[in-house]
Amino acid sequence: MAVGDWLLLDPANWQITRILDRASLFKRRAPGSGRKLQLIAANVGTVFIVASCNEDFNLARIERYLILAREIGVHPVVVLTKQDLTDTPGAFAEAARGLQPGLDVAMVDARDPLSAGSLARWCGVGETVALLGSSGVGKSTLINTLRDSADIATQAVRAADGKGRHTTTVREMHRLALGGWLLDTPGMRELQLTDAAAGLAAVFEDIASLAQRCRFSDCAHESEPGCAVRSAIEDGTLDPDRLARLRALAAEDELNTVSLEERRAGSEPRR
Ligand SMILES: Nc1nc2c(ncn2[C@@H]2O[C@H](COP(=O)(O)OP(=O)(O)OP(=O)(O)O)[C@@H](O)[C@H]2O)c(=O)[nH]1
Ligand SMILES: [Mg+2]
Ligand SMILES: [Zn+2]
Repeated sequence: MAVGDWLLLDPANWQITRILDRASLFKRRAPGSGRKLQLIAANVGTVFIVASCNEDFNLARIERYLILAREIGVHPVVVLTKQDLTDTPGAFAEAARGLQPGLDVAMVDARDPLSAGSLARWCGVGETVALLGSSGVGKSTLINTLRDSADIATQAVRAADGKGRHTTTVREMHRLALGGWLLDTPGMRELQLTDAAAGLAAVFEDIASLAQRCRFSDCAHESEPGCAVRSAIEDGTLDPDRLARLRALAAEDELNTVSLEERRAGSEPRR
């Protein structure tokens, strides 16, 4: 079972008689040597990909969550917290919006109910929202604000680098006055991509369609003639950092997918 599962119970003895079919399922590779798949959350409809407008802001990390959301088929919303701590909130929002056309990006001060109110439309009756994001970005703060309570522990980030202290250590579901459910997850340092080819293609759709115009179908976009990806970089329409991030994420996906297949085949994982 995963957090978010719906169960049928027998009222006579409260035994579980059935786990209902899941509309969506988040899972991850467990940290450590066994590296089994762990179920993280079921039946999530929307994910808030939470990142803060400070030195901890990292596009590759947001992209990784986006790939997961696309892979699983849940609606992603990038929520940028700590807008009150920056002089240039617009620059953070623009960087996030540049990750995918049409991406929903919200800017909030997670401590301020008025500001967090901009997230209400995703939190109504029947909605289950999961919060993803590294430690200290303000996930628990946001939930407290949306619930109008201070029940959930939060903790100041380290002054030196703005990183959090892994305050939330268990996954919990919280009921909102608006009717929906919010799922708080511990900061997932070990979050990795596995079998995520479809998610990668969805998030990097622009590069995938450029690559179709390369002269060679197996073009590596390095020194081949007639490379449409490199010419887009040269004429300034494609950010070279974006191609670099795609390469790193695709390499990670490939490594994990290969070791997953090896494990399925009964051999030792390659790491
Ligand atoms: N100024 C400001 N501070 C914020 C905001 N959001 C969160 N904080 C502060 O950031 C610190 C960390 O917030 P938490 O809510 O504990 O972060 P978290 O994402 O739940 O972290 P983990 O549980 O460790 O994963 C707390 O001191 C919050 O008060 C914001 O929008 N503005
Ligand atoms: Mg927390
Ligand atoms: Zn090419």
